[in-house]
Amino acid sequence: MSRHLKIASAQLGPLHLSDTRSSATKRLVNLLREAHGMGAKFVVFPELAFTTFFPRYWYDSQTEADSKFYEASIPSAETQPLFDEAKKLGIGFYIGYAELTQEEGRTHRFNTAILVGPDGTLVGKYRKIHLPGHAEHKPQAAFQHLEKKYFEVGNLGFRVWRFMDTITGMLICNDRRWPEAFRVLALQGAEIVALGFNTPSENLHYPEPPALRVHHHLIMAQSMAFQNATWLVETAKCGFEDGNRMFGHSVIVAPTGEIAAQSLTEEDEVICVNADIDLAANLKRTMFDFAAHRRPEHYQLIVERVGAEVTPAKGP
Ligand code: CDV
Repeated sequence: MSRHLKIASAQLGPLHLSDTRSSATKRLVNLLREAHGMGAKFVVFPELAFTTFFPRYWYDSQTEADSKFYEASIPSAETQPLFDEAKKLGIGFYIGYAELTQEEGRTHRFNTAILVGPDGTLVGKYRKIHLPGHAEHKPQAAFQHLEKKYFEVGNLGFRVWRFMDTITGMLICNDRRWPEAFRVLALQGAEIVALGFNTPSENLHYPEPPALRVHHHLIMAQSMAFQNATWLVETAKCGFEDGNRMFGHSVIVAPTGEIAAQSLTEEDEVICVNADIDLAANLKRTMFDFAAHRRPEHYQLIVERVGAEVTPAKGP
């Protein structure tokens, strides 16, 4: 008999600068209860789910940013109700937050996600590796994307965990644009990849139709799920945050590359799928039997070279 897991993507509408952790947590608890009502056992919340998407703002004082946006402990008094409710309902979850931590005698800041088991135990932690944007202030720009200022590159690698009778990996937002990230998870047997995101509808760098940004989001999700024969759950925080729009389109994608569920709003919204975790078995046995067909001896450049260099072949 094939394994099934009811998975929900719990999309958050906007969180403004004036919103508190407590009000965000209340909304997350409501989404959790709604997901529970739909029968969900695993809920995926967004990236940086307790605050507005603050990398859009420049702060001269890092101390001020630390106090406004980062979690020095998770759960904290304000976020604890989410952890309590999930444990009470027996739901496992993924959630993203800004992590402030002291390690090896100094302060670190990471864009982090955790996997929490249905019994409330911390199963896994991932620190975002692909940080988009810039570190310097761009006062002329309509908004900032300061992830390179506010976070260090994650230092925990791409990992998977045995989780609720599946093998589950975590990624965060911009990671979804990099096939390498998915492949490293797939090579460890990932059956579910959970990912939260915040994606501005407007491109900071050049004018791009917002519809095209959604198009890229969807084609990436479908191809990454199919090419790695995994379920993929991508959850947005979206809508107008203090006037700055981010798109929704949270999706649950099957290993066949088909979108099994997709959100329709840019508000708080839950979508849920009874996922057949073994749906990829045929794919993994044939087309994407990695052991039979991959040719890593020809993939060396992928790990040796970072940026593209023009190196034409000599001869035919
Ligand atoms: N939070 C993100 O990583 N957002 C990026 C934006 C800046 C393009 C993304 O890849 O969606």
